[in-house]
Amino acid sequence: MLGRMESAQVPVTLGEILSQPEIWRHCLSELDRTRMLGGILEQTDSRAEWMFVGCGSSFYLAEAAAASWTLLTNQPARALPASEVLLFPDLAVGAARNTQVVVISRSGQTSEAVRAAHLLSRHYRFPTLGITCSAETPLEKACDRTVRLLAADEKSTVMTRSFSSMLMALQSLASEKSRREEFSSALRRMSDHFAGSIDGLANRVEEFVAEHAFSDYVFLGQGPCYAVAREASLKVTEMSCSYGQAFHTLEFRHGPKAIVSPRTCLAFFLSEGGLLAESEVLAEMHELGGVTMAICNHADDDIRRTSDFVFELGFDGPELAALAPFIVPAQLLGCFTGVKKNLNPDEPKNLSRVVILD
Ligand code: F1P
Repeated sequence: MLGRMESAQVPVTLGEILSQPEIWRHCLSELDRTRMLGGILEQTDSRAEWMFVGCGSSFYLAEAAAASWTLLTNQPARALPASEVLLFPDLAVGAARNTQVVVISRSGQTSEAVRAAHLLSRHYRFPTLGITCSAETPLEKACDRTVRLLAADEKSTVMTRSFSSMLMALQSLASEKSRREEFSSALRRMSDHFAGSIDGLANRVEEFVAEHAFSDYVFLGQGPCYAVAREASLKVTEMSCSYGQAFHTLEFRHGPKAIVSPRTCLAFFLSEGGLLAESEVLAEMHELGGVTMAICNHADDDIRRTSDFVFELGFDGPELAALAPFIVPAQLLGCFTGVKKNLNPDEPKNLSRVVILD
């Protein structure tokens, strides 16, 4: 399977990470076959702004979906943790009126997500769309309609393929709304493209982890990549009990860079739109002695010269189609680091698969 692990040692979570290209293709084909997205759009066409809501990984997924939505449809969209909707509804809802709500929850059982769906639907009378990887859930009962991606569910506590698959489903909805059929076909092409390189990527991340010992982790991204940086930080923390932080890339100069040392791992999720400015930060942190990872679609000589690890997706398609695969190197980093620290990524310390409140 992979260089250093015996098959009996391979965490279930690692198998789920490696299954992503195949699961993406299955979910995209199912959405196409059922024509589900078209039906949803018929019911949501009048809505002028979109609100994406979730918890934990599903909140960072909401952030990635909101950024994708605006860039693909030109409609305003925002992301909120469900707790903000519940605790500060006037702040969360504000003057919103013509809003479509999307509540994201892999389990469909997370108390805060279900309660937020009820509040936004019943009290504020907003149309609500749920998206989940489970069947017959409280979330589905709370929402007007629900997209189920059952094949993307995991046995693992941490979210990996459920995160990327639900993101791609919401990107597909946005591309169908903006009649950008080429984007949906680009997601399929990207899945096929990535299927050929994910195992090699896993071996390289495993080697990178074996060759380094880090005391802290930093994840940096701008635009839609910022949400991926936030999810990446959570993955490394959940699976390896390591300290991770996420920042907008250029924000890192404004104080947090004080922590940079040879025991700091800095992962840069490089966008195309901000590449020049982001690459300058990469070069500066490499100069400061940090260990740098560049996660990008196309790497140039400067990126290669200032990076200790380069993941180049090399996909010939729209930038947003690279958002889901960008999270995979961080999922692998968290999993292999957890194994190296003699932890079990399948049973993360202190965590439960679903947070249910009384
Ligand atoms: C949300 C979540 C996960 C986290 C952990 C606890 O779950 O916070 O993001 O990794 O599993 O639950 P869900 O609402 O998406 O099921």
